[in-house]
Amino acid sequence: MNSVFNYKSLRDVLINVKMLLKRWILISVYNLIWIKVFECFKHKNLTIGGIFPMSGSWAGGQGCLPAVEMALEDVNNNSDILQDFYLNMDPKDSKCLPGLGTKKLYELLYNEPTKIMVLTGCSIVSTFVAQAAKMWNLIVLGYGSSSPALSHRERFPTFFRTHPSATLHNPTRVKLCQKFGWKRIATIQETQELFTSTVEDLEERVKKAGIEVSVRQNFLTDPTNAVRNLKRQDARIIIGVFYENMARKVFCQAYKEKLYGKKYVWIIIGWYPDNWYKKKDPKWPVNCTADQIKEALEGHITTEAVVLHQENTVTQSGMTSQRFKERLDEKLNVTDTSQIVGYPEAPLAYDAVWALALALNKTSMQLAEQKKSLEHFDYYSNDVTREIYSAMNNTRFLGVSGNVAFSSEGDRIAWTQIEQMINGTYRKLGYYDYNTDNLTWFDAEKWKGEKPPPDRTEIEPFLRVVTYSLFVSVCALAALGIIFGIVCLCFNIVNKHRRCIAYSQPNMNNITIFGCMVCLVSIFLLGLDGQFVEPDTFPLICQIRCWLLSLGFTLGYGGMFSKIWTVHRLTTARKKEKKKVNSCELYTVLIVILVLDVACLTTWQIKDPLYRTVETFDMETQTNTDEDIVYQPQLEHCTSKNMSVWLGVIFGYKGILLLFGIFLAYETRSVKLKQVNDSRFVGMSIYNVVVLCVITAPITLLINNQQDASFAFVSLAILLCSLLSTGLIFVPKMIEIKKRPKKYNSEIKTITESHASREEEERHQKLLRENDEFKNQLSELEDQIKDLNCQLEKRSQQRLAISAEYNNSPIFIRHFECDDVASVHEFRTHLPDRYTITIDPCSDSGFVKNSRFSVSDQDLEFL
Ligand code: ABU
Repeated sequence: MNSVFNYKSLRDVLINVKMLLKRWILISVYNLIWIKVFECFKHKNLTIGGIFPMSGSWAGGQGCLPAVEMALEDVNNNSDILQDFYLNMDPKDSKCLPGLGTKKLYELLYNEPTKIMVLTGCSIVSTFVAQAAKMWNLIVLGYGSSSPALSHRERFPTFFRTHPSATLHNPTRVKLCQKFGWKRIATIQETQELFTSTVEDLEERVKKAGIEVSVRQNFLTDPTNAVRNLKRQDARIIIGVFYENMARKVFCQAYKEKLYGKKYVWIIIGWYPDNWYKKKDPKWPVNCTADQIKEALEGHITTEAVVLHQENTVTQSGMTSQRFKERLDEKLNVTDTSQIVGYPEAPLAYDAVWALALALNKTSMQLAEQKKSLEHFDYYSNDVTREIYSAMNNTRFLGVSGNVAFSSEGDRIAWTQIEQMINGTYRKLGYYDYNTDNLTWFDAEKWKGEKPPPDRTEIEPFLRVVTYSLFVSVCALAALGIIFGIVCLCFNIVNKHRRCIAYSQPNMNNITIFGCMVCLVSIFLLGLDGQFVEPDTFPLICQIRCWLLSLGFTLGYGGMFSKIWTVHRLTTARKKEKKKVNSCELYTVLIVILVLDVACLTTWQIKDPLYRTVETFDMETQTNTDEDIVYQPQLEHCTSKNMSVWLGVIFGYKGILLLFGIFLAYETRSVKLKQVNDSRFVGMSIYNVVVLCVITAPITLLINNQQDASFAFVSLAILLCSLLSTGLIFVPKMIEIKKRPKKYNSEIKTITESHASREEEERHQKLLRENDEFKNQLSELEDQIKDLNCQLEKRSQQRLAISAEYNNSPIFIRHFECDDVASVHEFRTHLPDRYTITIDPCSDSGFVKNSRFSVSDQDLEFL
């Protein structure tokens, strides 16, 4: 069975070969006859130069030379074109090397016959050839030159091309970015004018489309660093423009750098032959296997100009584009034409010959009118060149590559075809017509991640908020603080008739408690962040927080400050001034502070209201690499334009109040005023508030960006300030009242008196002892004086008696008893200064030498 089948297949093949052979012989004979016939008519030769890159970066000559040969045959066979001329070509291989290409041009120029035109391919050769050819008045026609630079008329005045400019791909690339929502691309290019000018044009176009080129890399022959940089700079959508030999190197490096897969999209040139990555080029070896390059290439997209006429219409050459393809395939005689470099550009090469033939034909007719011929062309006069140039400019025909016409810049507009490599083979995704902005899409694209990859690592912002449990715990403490405040407030009101409350300025204490409670309420608002409130509401929360905390502080601290201020004023008042607590004065101090506060806050709110800002932090390490997401922490802040100025003003005057408060508290530390009996505790509360504020304010500024620490720290400071102040003022009163329930008369000493310091007591005892001692000394000295006076009196009596006896005068001697104090003459004496003592109530010891003995002027109002 198997052998029968084999036999049949062999027979079929033989029959086919026989038929093909017959057909080939017939065509050859037919061609030969016609060539001979036309040679009789076409007796004059016209030679063109042909520079073909048969190897190198773009070995397009492999596909284009056969097409050119085919076109020459067809033109020569056509009796309507160049009737008198037989078109010859002198082909040269440039290997796509500019130096060699220029050498080949000179060979063409300096060897007979004169070349009337030159065909060229490979942009890097074409730029040199076209620049030099103008010096020989030679028209150059590019069939495989895509460099946008070649559109510069001043630089290349005699250059035309059937190949569209590489800029044609750029609108397609932009369209693809728009289709897939890519707003950020990277480019990598081989350092050649062709690619540099393409990328420059691309940059202009993407900018207009609102797409950012984040990274631009180029390389001469080694793309290692360029690819590394792409990776380093997180390029995702990479547009690569380079020749095929460099493409293998780029993708080998991309494989090594892992710059491929579902996170990346490469968009490259589509005119490489299909299995280009498998090719081994000994001149440009790569360090990767074909499979590795293929792996890196999977999913990449290509764009290429559609250069085969799509409709089944007969073209200028008398055949359809399809027929052209068949003929070319026959001529190439290979099974897989997709392997042939230049195969896609073959229609352009074929049309290039037709374009020049038509232009020469037209020129020939023009010259005939001037009694001239194409044969008169030489490199040294531009008469014929001008005619050819003008004819080329006006050439228009339907070629196998589509409509052929040359614009003033020599560019052709064509459709572009978009393909994607899926499972190692190119699959058509669609076409794009830039003229009509029409994208025909087949929805055949495939992505490893099921959707087009994003153009960058997706950054997901997340708001850093106060930990819920911390917020709840701190709020619970604040709530307890508020309850305690309410208890103190009730206690103060209920026991207002009790002496220890009545003599403690209870209304001021109520204001202090109220202020503390307001501060405690602000704790709830401090923790209200993005997890509870919308961004729109946040500024309102900021304002309320600010008002509550500032007014709460002013009321709480202000109440204590007013009391300590009054105590200090009374203790420093002169003797004559009335030393009585004036509640009006107490309230005035508080109201002044309050008015200052409200004025500041109102101005702040009106002039420069608080608003919400978001501080962004460094991205957090990617945890889920599959999702390609990094998280960016953000923190909400309340701020205003001149925040520092406002904070400076508010902290400034509050700071002064704190310092002044601490000074007053220190000055009145040992003063006990009957009508402000808790002044010492108020002083202690002020110390406590000052210390906490001094610690909290700078630390809060330092830990401002750590929401939990900042919230906990500020809240605990507010809690401590409020609870300690309330506790210090009220707990002793509560204890006192609990100890002595309802015993009004026994409340001689206030609770604060009972807590008089031991130091004071000791000083008092010491003074009493010293007083007794001095009294004793005084009485002893007085006794001595009396005794001495008595003896003196006695002696003077005796002296009088003696002198009377001597003068015989009568004497009266009074009997004098020294112990009889009553009989002593009036006698005055002063104690020496060193024995003068006094008691000074303002002195810590109460003993001052050399001062007059005086009684303390402490008023009844004082203890
Ligand atoms: N399509 C091939 C173009 C080659 C070149 O411009 O050099």
